[in-house]
Amino acid sequence: MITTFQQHVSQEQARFPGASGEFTWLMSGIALATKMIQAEVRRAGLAEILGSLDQMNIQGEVQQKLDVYANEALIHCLSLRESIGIIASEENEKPIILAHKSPNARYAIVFDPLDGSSNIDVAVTIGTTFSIFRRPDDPHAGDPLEWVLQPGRKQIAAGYVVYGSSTVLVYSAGRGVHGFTLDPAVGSYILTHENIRLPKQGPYYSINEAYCDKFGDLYVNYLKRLRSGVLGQCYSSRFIGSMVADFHRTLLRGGVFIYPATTDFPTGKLRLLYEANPVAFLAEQAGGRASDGTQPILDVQPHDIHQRTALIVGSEIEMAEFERCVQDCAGQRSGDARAAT
Ligand code: FDP
Repeated sequence: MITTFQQHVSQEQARFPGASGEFTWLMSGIALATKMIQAEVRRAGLAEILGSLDQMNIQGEVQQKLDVYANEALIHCLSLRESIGIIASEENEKPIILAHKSPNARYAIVFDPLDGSSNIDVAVTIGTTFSIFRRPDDPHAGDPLEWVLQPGRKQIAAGYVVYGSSTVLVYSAGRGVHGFTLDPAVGSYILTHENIRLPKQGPYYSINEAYCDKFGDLYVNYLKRLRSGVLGQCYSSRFIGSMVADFHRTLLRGGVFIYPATTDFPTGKLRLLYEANPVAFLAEQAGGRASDGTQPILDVQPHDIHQRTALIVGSEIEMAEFERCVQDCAGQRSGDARAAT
């Protein structure tokens, strides 16, 4: 018997007595929008949709036509859902405030419509990431931004879709991580990866190593230790340059994905809300961990919807080794400081 994404979400929701079906309806909006996006991605070269719009988004990056299409598809499919009070997109400077004052509005959703957009024109895997929060206890109080400026630990669901050799939707609503592959013949996401567990250790580390002169000694030493065989194996390297694709491989095969702070991006490049939070939620649900270099990503209190962060995410063994390197580095620094006084 096959299980579709829709059936799976409905079954999950049925476990909660009194559930209204609104969450299932919201997730169906994501499924629909990502099917529209994947259709456009697959036709990209043919539909003359490739190339840049020669305009910058608020992050100062050149917007791609597919970015714009993906953003509009998600906003269109989700803004029809009365249960959503606020939408925040990586592509929009400000959140889109819907019926946040209505008692029916119970959720906030944030997303990156097309992650890895520098890979669009070269037919390399890209993806959509999303995360969902419940409205704050008093939805009428204060700034509507409070709906989305919640620590990642408060996400009630998160996930992504990768548009790769197949289209795969991975999500968690706090009860394990599940993956669904789009069957193009029937147009449905079919359960293909039930209860994904991140392997305890993996064969790869994934980082843009060309920046090794731009990130600190902590990361240089960590990579050196991974290469040294101290963890009982020799590592190989994989780096696609689309976070969502690099994370998808890490989730299924294990290992570690790293985007550290660099001299170009002193607080990291990836977005806390749209990129780091969803993958951190999935990693923890699957038995792995995610850090910003000093604390678990899910504990970071955001102060800006477009805030950037460093991200280190992966398997238990590689993450434990990373934490050991953080401690060594701190010990070294305090030793140096003592020696200087
Ligand atoms: P992109 O700029 O192509 O949209 O944060 C966006 C992101 O891709 C990530 O998906 C990816 O991991 C990272 O940037 C790649 O950045 P570098 O080119 O600096 O490695």
